[in-house]
Amino acid sequence: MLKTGTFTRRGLGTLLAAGLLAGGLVGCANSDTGGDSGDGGDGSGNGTIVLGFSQVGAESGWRTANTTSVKEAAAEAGIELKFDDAQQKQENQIKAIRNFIQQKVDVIAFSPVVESGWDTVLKEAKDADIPVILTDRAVDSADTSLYKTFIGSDFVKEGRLSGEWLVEEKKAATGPVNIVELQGTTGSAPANDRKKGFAEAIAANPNLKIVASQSGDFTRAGGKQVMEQFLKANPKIDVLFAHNDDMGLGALEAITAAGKVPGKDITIITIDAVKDGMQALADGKFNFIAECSPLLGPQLMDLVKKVHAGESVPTRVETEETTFTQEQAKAALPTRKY
Ligand code: GYE
Repeated sequence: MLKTGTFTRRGLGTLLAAGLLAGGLVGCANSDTGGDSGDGGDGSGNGTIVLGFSQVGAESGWRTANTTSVKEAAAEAGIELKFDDAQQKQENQIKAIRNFIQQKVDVIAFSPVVESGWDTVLKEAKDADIPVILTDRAVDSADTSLYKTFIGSDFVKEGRLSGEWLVEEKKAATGPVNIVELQGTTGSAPANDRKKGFAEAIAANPNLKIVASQSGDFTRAGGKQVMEQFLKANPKIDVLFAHNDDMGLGALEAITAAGKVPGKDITIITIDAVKDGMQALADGKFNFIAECSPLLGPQLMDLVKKVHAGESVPTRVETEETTFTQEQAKAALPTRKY
């Protein structure tokens, strides 16, 4: 579910005001009185803000919805978008960012595939005076002046909410509850953080044990393949925690092929709440989903306008999210946008 109030209450008001302000400034830039060249970096001289956006890839339903949101919001905001799909490779993202710098775009936004290894290219952007916005995933750079702001989710919280639900669900268990974990892309912020939050929450009950944990790279194919290995190696699996819906959906095939009933023999928890995941939850194949909203586009464009205008922005803008049980998924599905 997209919450319109995805900023803190205080932040939303500020942001709305900023959006209005920035809208005015875009108008001003048409007369080319601003500090920049007025061509928005595209050489067109028409004052349009040019945004270079480096997307992770198209690995999941979440990502596809996120890409649509960014493209639609840019069009809506009158921002010229240079979009690059990095196909889940950091080297491609670095190349794309260097291209954006060369093209002198006004603002760069990107969703870093992994957390580490960005300092050099971010320094290049800073030296070129191009503000950078992190969307959806964080970087671990010690120098936080290398980017203006981050917009996205609290992944630790998503993991924690998943774990807390499981602790409650299995509170009557008298023996060991064996959990397998399908991790997201190795080294990515959501994989690191969801793992951490979940582990912290399930520590409340020593019966809950992670017996296997491996990356399925956030894809359906990865989820299926790794789940097959888990099933072969572990005779008793009670719970699957998948870091996203797509890996959970892939795992469903492996579980069914192994003669087990998903949602009954194996309790399944995932994160994202994209349509196919919500359908699986409503159908009783999944048991719980922690939501992660991909609809970051409109907020991102507001931030783009703001940093382009040289206004200050909060260092972190967090999306608000909820969780879904099977009953809640049934109720929410008919009006779900993605
Ligand atoms: O959960 C997953 C996608 O970074 C929040 O990336 C995003 C994650 C999302 O591949 O489905």
